[in-house]
Amino acid sequence: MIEFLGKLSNHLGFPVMSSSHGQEIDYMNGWVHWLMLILFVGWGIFFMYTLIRFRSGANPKANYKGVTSHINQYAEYGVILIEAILLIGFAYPIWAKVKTSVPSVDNNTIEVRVVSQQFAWNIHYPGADGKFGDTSAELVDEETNPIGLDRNSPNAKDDITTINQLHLPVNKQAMIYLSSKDVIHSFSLPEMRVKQDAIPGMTIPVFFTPTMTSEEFLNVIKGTAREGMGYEISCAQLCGNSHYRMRGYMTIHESNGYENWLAEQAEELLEEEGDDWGDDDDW
Ligand SMILES: [Cu+2]
Repeated sequence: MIEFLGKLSNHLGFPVMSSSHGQEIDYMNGWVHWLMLILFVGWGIFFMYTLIRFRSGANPKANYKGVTSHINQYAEYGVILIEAILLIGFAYPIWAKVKTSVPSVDNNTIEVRVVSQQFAWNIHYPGADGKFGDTSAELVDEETNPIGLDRNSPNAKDDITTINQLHLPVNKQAMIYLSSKDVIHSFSLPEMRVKQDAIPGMTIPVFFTPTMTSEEFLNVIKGTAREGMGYEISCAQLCGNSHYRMRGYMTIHESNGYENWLAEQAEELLEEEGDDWGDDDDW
């Protein structure tokens, strides 16, 4: 029954749901909508009743005594009770499960740093060694090194960085360490049911497991207004005059597709490194 009520969320026009925890969040949304529907209808009926019951035709003289029954009071208590059940019985436990018990990181976890800034998402992968290189504010160069990665630090050699391109494998837990270079942004992946503020000075873990590849997603949205547009990262916090174009792209791969992408990036990195010695033409 409870699950059935939650399924109202299937009819609320939400984005396609593509993560392992998303169903529970959608159900919660369904339950809240039922409560709001009941309140809307209930108070609507009550409003109509008062309009008729206390119409001027039947009450030519004002009655200063008013209503003496306690039904309204009981109705109010009932609403408080249902809201308390929703909050304490459902919302808190789901939130605790989804959000506060940070899972441990193992070999199967994909760790990524996401550094937000006006108006882009900098994505930082640890590379083959699985360890992030050091970063420093002094090394930040908006053109060539927006996150200030220190390529000379021990673990930085193989680190991969992208701008606005987040790639993840399907069915593996992603652990994103979210931070901000300037103001508060909000890292929003609507299909993953993920939304987390990025706060300067803090590194916040964001974790989810994608359950649908980009290819499958593009198939699912065929024939809808979204057709042809893959997963996106949007900024959900008004963060400046170009907030509207702070948009990133997320690609969810099959696991070998992800490995291929990583290998490609590593290769490009090697080529770039080679460039430091000058082009062949220089010789
Ligand atoms: Cu932003």
